[in-house]
Amino acid sequence: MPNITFYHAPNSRSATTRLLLEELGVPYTLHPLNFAAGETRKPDYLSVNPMGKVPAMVVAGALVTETVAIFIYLADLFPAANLAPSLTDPLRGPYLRWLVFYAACMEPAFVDRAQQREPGRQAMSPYGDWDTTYSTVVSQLSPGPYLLGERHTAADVLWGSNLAFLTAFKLLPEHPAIAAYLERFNARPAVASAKAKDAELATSLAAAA
Ligand SMILES: N[C@@H](CCC(=O)N[C@@H](CS)C(=O)NCC(=O)O)C(=O)O
Repeated sequence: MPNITFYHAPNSRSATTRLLLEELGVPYTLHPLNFAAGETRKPDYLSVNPMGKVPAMVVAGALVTETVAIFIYLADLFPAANLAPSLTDPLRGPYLRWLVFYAACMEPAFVDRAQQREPGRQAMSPYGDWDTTYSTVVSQLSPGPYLLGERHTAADVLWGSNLAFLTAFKLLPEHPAIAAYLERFNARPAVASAKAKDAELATSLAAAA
Protein backbone atom coordinates (compact mmCIF):
# COMPACT_ATOMS: atom_id res chain seq x y z
CA MET A 1 0.00 0.00 0.00
CA PRO A 2 1.54 3.40 -0.96
CA ASN A 3 2.17 6.04 1.69
CA ILE A 4 -0.40 8.83 1.50
CA THR A 5 0.00 12.26 3.07
CA PHE A 6 -3.15 14.35 2.84
CA TYR A 7 -3.01 18.15 3.20
CA HIS A 8 -6.38 19.25 4.44
CA ALA A 9 -8.22 22.20 5.98
CA PRO A 10 -11.55 21.41 7.64
CA ASN A 11 -14.66 23.16 6.25
CA SER A 12 -13.07 23.58 2.86
CA ARG A 13 -13.10 21.87 -0.52
CA SER A 14 -10.67 19.28 0.83
CA ALA A 15 -13.49 17.86 3.01
CA THR A 16 -14.69 16.12 -0.16
CA THR A 17 -11.35 14.30 -0.41
CA ARG A 18 -11.48 13.38 3.26
CA LEU A 19 -14.85 11.79 2.58
CA LEU A 20 -13.37 9.80 -0.32
CA LEU A 21 -10.60 8.51 1.98
CA GLU A 22 -13.27 7.53 4.49
CA GLU A 23 -15.26 5.67 1.80
CA LEU A 24 -12.07 3.93 0.64
CA GLY A 25 -11.13 3.01 4.20
CA VAL A 26 -7.40 3.36 3.57
CA PRO A 27 -4.75 4.58 6.02
CA TYR A 28 -3.14 7.98 5.48
CA THR A 29 -1.16 10.63 7.29
CA LEU A 30 -3.17 13.77 7.86
CA HIS A 31 -1.38 17.11 7.55
CA PRO A 32 -3.93 19.64 8.84
CA LEU A 33 -3.79 23.27 7.78
CA ASN A 34 -5.45 26.16 9.53
CA PHE A 35 -7.12 28.54 7.07
CA ALA A 36 -7.79 31.13 9.76
CA ALA A 37 -4.07 31.26 10.57
CA GLY A 38 -3.27 31.66 6.87
CA GLU A 39 -1.32 28.39 6.77
CA THR A 40 -2.26 27.59 3.17
CA ARG A 41 -0.41 30.73 2.06
CA LYS A 42 2.76 30.26 4.14
CA PRO A 43 6.08 29.22 2.54
CA ASP A 44 6.00 25.78 4.19
CA TYR A 45 2.81 24.87 2.39
CA LEU A 46 3.58 26.78 -0.82
CA SER A 47 6.64 24.55 -1.12
CA VAL A 48 4.23 21.60 -1.26
CA ASN A 49 1.52 23.16 -3.45
CA PRO A 50 2.57 26.44 -5.09
CA MET A 51 -1.14 27.17 -5.72
CA GLY A 52 -1.69 27.46 -1.96
CA LYS A 53 -4.82 25.36 -2.28
CA VAL A 54 -6.18 22.28 -0.58
CA PRO A 55 -6.61 19.41 -1.14
CA ALA A 56 -3.10 18.26 -1.95
CA MET A 57 -1.74 14.80 -1.53
CA VAL A 58 1.62 13.12 -1.72
CA VAL A 59 1.24 9.49 -2.80
CA ALA A 60 4.40 7.36 -2.80
CA GLY A 61 6.46 10.56 -2.99
CA ALA A 62 4.54 12.18 -5.88
CA LEU A 63 2.40 15.30 -5.50
CA VAL A 64 -1.21 15.17 -6.67
CA THR A 65 -3.41 18.25 -6.54
CA GLU A 66 -6.89 18.95 -8.00
CA THR A 67 -9.79 17.17 -6.35
CA VAL A 68 -10.88 15.35 -9.49
CA ALA A 69 -7.36 14.07 -10.26
CA ILE A 70 -7.13 12.79 -6.68
CA PHE A 71 -10.53 11.10 -7.07
CA ILE A 72 -9.67 9.36 -10.32
CA TYR A 73 -6.31 8.22 -8.99
CA LEU A 74 -7.36 6.95 -5.56
CA ALA A 75 -10.54 5.22 -6.72
CA ASP A 76 -8.44 3.30 -9.29
CA LEU A 77 -5.60 2.67 -6.83
CA PHE A 78 -7.92 0.97 -4.33
CA PRO A 79 -10.25 -1.19 -6.46
CA ALA A 80 -11.44 -3.22 -3.47
CA ALA A 81 -13.72 -0.30 -2.53
CA ASN A 82 -15.48 -0.73 -5.89
CA LEU A 83 -15.85 3.02 -6.45
CA ALA A 84 -14.46 3.12 -10.01
CA PRO A 85 -15.86 1.32 -13.06
CA SER A 86 -13.02 -0.53 -14.79
CA LEU A 87 -11.58 0.62 -18.14
CA THR A 88 -13.67 -1.91 -20.06
CA ASP A 89 -16.90 -1.20 -18.18
CA PRO A 90 -19.37 0.82 -20.34
CA LEU A 91 -19.88 3.05 -17.29
CA ARG A 92 -16.22 4.14 -17.40
CA GLY A 93 -16.87 6.92 -19.91
CA PRO A 94 -19.91 8.38 -18.10
CA TYR A 95 -18.03 8.02 -14.81
CA LEU A 96 -15.12 10.15 -16.10
CA ARG A 97 -17.53 12.51 -17.81
CA TRP A 98 -19.31 13.32 -14.53
CA LEU A 99 -16.16 13.59 -12.46
CA VAL A 100 -14.68 16.07 -14.92
CA PHE A 101 -18.01 17.84 -15.49
CA TYR A 102 -17.89 18.84 -11.84
CA ALA A 103 -14.55 20.67 -12.11
CA ALA A 104 -14.84 21.84 -15.71
CA CYS A 105 -18.47 23.04 -15.78
CA MET A 106 -20.19 23.01 -12.38
CA GLU A 107 -17.46 24.76 -10.37
CA PRO A 108 -17.00 27.71 -12.72
CA ALA A 109 -20.78 27.91 -13.19
CA PHE A 110 -21.69 28.14 -9.52
CA VAL A 111 -18.73 30.38 -8.67
CA ASP A 112 -19.72 32.87 -11.39
CA ARG A 113 -23.32 32.71 -10.19
CA ALA A 114 -22.44 33.08 -6.49
CA GLN A 115 -20.22 36.05 -7.25
CA GLN A 116 -22.84 37.55 -9.55
CA ARG A 117 -20.34 37.59 -12.37
CA GLU A 118 -21.51 37.63 -15.93
CA PRO A 119 -20.31 34.41 -17.61
CA GLY A 120 -19.57 36.33 -20.78
CA ARG A 121 -20.15 35.03 -24.26
CA GLN A 122 -21.75 31.59 -24.13
CA ALA A 123 -19.42 30.19 -26.79
CA MET A 124 -16.33 31.27 -24.80
CA SER A 125 -17.54 30.04 -21.40
CA PRO A 126 -16.37 26.57 -20.26
CA TYR A 127 -19.95 25.79 -19.23
CA GLY A 128 -22.04 27.90 -21.58
CA ASP A 129 -24.75 29.16 -19.22
CA TRP A 130 -25.99 28.41 -15.73
CA ASP A 131 -29.50 27.23 -16.65
CA THR A 132 -28.22 24.60 -19.09
CA THR A 133 -25.56 23.42 -16.62
CA TYR A 134 -28.06 23.14 -13.76
CA SER A 135 -30.75 21.40 -15.81
CA THR A 136 -28.18 18.92 -17.22
CA VAL A 137 -27.21 17.98 -13.66
CA VAL A 138 -30.83 17.66 -12.53
CA SER A 139 -31.68 15.44 -15.55
CA GLN A 140 -28.73 13.18 -14.78
CA LEU A 141 -29.71 12.84 -11.12
CA SER A 142 -33.44 12.43 -11.64
CA PRO A 143 -33.67 8.69 -12.47
CA GLY A 144 -31.51 7.81 -9.43
CA PRO A 145 -30.65 6.31 -7.16
CA TYR A 146 -27.11 7.41 -8.08
CA LEU A 147 -25.51 9.65 -10.66
CA LEU A 148 -24.80 6.70 -12.97
CA GLY A 149 -27.95 4.76 -12.08
CA GLU A 150 -27.78 1.70 -9.85
CA ARG A 151 -24.07 1.85 -9.13
CA HIS A 152 -22.56 4.06 -6.42
CA THR A 153 -19.17 5.41 -7.54
CA ALA A 154 -16.57 7.96 -6.55
CA ALA A 155 -18.51 10.42 -8.74
CA ASP A 156 -21.32 10.26 -6.14
CA VAL A 157 -18.84 11.01 -3.37
CA LEU A 158 -17.73 14.11 -5.30
CA TRP A 159 -21.20 15.29 -6.32
CA GLY A 160 -22.92 14.39 -3.06
CA SER A 161 -20.35 16.27 -1.01
CA ASN A 162 -20.46 19.36 -3.20
CA LEU A 163 -24.22 19.46 -3.71
CA ALA A 164 -24.63 19.14 0.07
CA PHE A 165 -22.31 22.12 0.56
CA LEU A 166 -24.03 24.21 -2.14
CA THR A 167 -27.47 23.38 -0.74
CA ALA A 168 -26.46 24.20 2.84
CA PHE A 169 -25.16 27.60 1.73
CA LYS A 170 -28.19 28.24 -0.49
CA LEU A 171 -25.99 28.49 -3.58
CA LEU A 172 -28.20 26.15 -5.59
CA PRO A 173 -31.87 26.35 -6.58
CA GLU A 174 -33.81 23.63 -4.76
CA HIS A 175 -35.07 20.62 -6.69
CA PRO A 176 -36.77 17.41 -5.48
CA ALA A 177 -34.27 15.25 -7.42
CA ILE A 178 -31.35 16.94 -5.64
CA ALA A 179 -33.08 16.65 -2.25
CA ALA A 180 -33.72 12.91 -2.78
CA TYR A 181 -30.13 12.37 -3.93
CA LEU A 182 -28.79 14.18 -0.88
CA GLU A 183 -30.99 12.17 1.45
CA ARG A 184 -29.32 9.01 0.14
CA PHE A 185 -25.90 10.65 0.33
CA ASN A 186 -26.36 11.77 3.94
CA ALA A 187 -27.41 8.28 5.01
CA ARG A 188 -23.97 6.86 4.18
CA PRO A 189 -21.94 5.93 7.29
CA ALA A 190 -18.78 7.45 5.77
CA VAL A 191 -20.49 10.86 5.53
CA ALA A 192 -21.26 10.88 9.26
CA SER A 193 -17.79 9.68 10.24
CA ALA A 194 -15.95 12.14 7.96
CA LYS A 195 -18.10 14.99 9.33
CA ALA A 196 -17.39 13.98 12.93
CA LYS A 197 -13.63 13.76 12.30
CA ASP A 198 -13.64 17.16 10.59
CA ALA A 199 -15.64 18.81 13.39
CA GLU A 200 -13.10 17.48 15.90
CA LEU A 201 -10.19 18.72 13.77
CA ALA A 202 -11.79 22.18 13.35
CA THR A 203 -12.19 22.44 17.12
CA SER A 204 -8.60 21.44 17.81
CA LEU A 205 -7.23 23.85 15.17
CA ALA A 206 -9.33 26.69 16.60
CA ALA A 207 -8.09 25.91 20.12
CA ALA A 208 -4.47 25.85 18.95
CA ALA A 209 -4.73 29.18 17.08
N1 LIG B 1 -8.95 23.37 -8.27
C1 LIG B 1 -8.82 22.99 -6.89
C2 LIG B 1 -9.52 24.02 -6.04
C3 LIG B 1 -9.15 23.90 -4.61
C4 LIG B 1 -9.61 25.11 -3.81
O1 LIG B 1 -10.18 26.07 -4.33
N2 LIG B 1 -9.36 25.06 -2.52
C5 LIG B 1 -9.70 26.14 -1.62
C6 LIG B 1 -10.51 25.49 -0.50
S1 LIG B 1 -12.16 25.93 -0.38
C7 LIG B 1 -8.44 26.70 -0.97
O2 LIG B 1 -7.50 25.94 -0.73
N3 LIG B 1 -8.43 27.99 -0.63
C8 LIG B 1 -7.36 28.54 0.19
C9 LIG B 1 -6.62 29.64 -0.46
O3 LIG B 1 -6.80 29.91 -1.65
O4 LIG B 1 -5.83 30.24 0.27
C10 LIG B 1 -9.43 21.60 -6.67
O5 LIG B 1 -10.34 21.22 -7.40
O6 LIG B 1 -8.97 20.87 -5.80
